[in-house]
Amino acid sequence: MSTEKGLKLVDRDESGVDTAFRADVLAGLSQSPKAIPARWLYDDAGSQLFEDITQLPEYYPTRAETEILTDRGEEFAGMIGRGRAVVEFGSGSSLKTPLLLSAIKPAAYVPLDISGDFLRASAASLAEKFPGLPVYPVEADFMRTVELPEEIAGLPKLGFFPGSTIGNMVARTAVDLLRNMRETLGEGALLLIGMDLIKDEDVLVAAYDDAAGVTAEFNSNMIRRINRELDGDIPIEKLRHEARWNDEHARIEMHLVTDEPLGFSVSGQSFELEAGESIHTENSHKFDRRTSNMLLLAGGWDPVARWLDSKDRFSLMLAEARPNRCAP
Ligand code: AVJ
Repeated sequence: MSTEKGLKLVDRDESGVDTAFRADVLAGLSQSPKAIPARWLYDDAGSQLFEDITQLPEYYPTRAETEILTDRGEEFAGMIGRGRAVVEFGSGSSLKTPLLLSAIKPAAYVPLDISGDFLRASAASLAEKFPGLPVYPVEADFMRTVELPEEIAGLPKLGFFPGSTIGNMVARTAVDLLRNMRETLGEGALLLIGMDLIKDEDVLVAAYDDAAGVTAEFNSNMIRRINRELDGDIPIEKLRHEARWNDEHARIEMHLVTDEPLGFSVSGQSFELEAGESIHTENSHKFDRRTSNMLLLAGGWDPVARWLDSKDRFSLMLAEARPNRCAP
């Protein structure tokens, strides 16, 4: 069962290969168009590169969301109330969590993460910053329903999902996650969720194709990881980073594009890319007021408040898990 304690969350074969990684890569390279799930971008090197991205002048989302958390704390606190258990989906949004916790004075903090190392590190630093706040880290895959610690069973919950990470998912997956969050947190729970906004295409593309090339490095780290862990020989230098705005789907897409035909192998299987073909490595959906409301509603959450940064680039939405009612 996914909720069991002490479960090994990464399955490896005899030679130490992450079997889920290999299955995703082989399936993704076998389909057309080629695509590999973005979650595999975040190994240690990838997570460090993402940290670097958040410092780039072009990458506004982290600064915009931090501004909202810094400036609107009193408004959150008023609507959320004290004494909730904050359940964070993914731990280690290093700066944002303390801002939220200082604003709302919670009764407990429960970070959920699939990586035990991240979890322990961020739980320890949080506990140090907030002496007296009970911290109950849970090692779990939050895409599924999670069994929360008994200690917080009687407390009202606030889910926290910053960073517009929800935007990495296609609608179907995002709705599954939101429904599972509702199941995990229970009726009466609140959810505070970051959602990046649709804006000028040039601003969006620059945020995902920075002048210093850090995002390009982040993207090609996927290939480096495949070559290293799955015995691949993909010629990294022939694949160029591209950030594309897909207007139909309201999302930035990251691709690795080749200008010439390529042949390579991964885990003993051969693949080909035609000139101009790409490997699609990430989606980052952007929202407006209506689409963010619609997504939350589809996931079983009723929007109750919405805050934007001073330049209207990013939104933080507060939603509530209300009981189902009759509707016309
Ligand atoms: C961490 C998923 C929110 O989509 O903006 C940043 C990841 N990818 N630059 C995003 C990312 C390229 C980021 N999220």
